[in-house]
Amino acid sequence: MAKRKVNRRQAWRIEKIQQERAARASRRETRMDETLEGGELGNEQEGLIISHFGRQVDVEALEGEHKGKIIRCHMRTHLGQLVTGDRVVWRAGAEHGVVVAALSRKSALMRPNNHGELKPVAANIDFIVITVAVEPEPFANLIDRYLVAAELSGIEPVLLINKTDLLTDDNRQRVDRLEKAYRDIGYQVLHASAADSAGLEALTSILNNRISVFVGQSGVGKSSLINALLPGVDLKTGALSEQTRKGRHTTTTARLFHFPSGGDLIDSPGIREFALWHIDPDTLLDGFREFRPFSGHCRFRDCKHQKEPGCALKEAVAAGSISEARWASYWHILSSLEEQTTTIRS
Ligand SMILES: Nc1nc2c(ncn2[C@@H]2O[C@H](COP(=O)(O)OP(=O)(O)OP(=O)(O)O)[C@@H](O)[C@H]2O)c(=O)[nH]1
Ligand SMILES: [Mg+2]
Ligand SMILES: [Zn+2]
Repeated sequence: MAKRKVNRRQAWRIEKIQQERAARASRRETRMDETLEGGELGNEQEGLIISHFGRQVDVEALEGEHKGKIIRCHMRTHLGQLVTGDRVVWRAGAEHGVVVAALSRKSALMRPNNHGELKPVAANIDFIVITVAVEPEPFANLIDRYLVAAELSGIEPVLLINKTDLLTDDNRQRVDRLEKAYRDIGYQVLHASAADSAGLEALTSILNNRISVFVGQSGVGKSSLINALLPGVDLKTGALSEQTRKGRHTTTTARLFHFPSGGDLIDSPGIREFALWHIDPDTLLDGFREFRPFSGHCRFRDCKHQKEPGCALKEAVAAGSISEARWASYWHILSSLEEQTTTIRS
């Protein structure tokens, strides 16, 4: 009896504390909005998010007296997740500006964070430049994971093999094989080296007038390439670790730069791992572009593409229309998704 009373009382107290907390948070937000609007704010105008730092963003003014300048802005609450490349409406303040609205996106590259939540990395992108290097070697299935993300975001990917100055008789065959595998399925594969400037002209002509994001493992040379492509930009770069020969996560936040003749490049932080969000097997299958002509053509509508007779996909693998490596990659990624789901559930 007494025990129940205490419990009820406790429950009431907990609820009260939570209500007070919520009220405090909401008062804080209102106060912040009031403070932000209290001063003399300029007219509403359009801007472009260049970079994102926690609750603040750098916004480039796209019109008006500040046009071309980058202004640090606070964000009104409830604007959702704004990222580099997003178009916004903002108002200039005495010290900082305020982002008051988000404009709709043409596209967004989404990636799961370490908690499996899908987050935007950059918005309004035309091109995803999946950067791999002769060193550090790409980790297993990384390219395929990025390709799936690109295909499912509806953004055109291109594969860039970087640091070609490091090609030797020992590693050339491995790199050539990789290049052929992706060319065979219709992806564009480019080469570059910031060290000896090889391939930079071709890269510039492809990226010109587009909005591109450089993605990939840490240490593959994304920031170095942007420095080489855009004179005047001086991004921090970092040597690989002596022991592990891996990158050291030098870039910590995505940032957008303009090509002088039009188009933008976005540098992004290198990743440690790339978990794919919880997509079902059929959606994952769609992320493998060369599988699509065969999916839906299996004898059984609910074919799992494992032991079933008349499986169009397995027949395509046997006939060489789908490579063993990409087929294995599909299964590898699928099983890692299942593992992930189990760990999150347990
Ligand atoms: N040999 C050679 N080294 C390069 C080249 N490009 C970059 N590097 C070196 O590779 C290392 C990593 O370069 P970064 O540009 O910092 O790599 P990143 O991809 O931006 O790395 P994160 O910011 O950590 O994601 C640095 O020591 C660069 O000097 C290249 O073309 N050839
Ligand atoms: Mg970098
Ligand atoms: Zn099948």
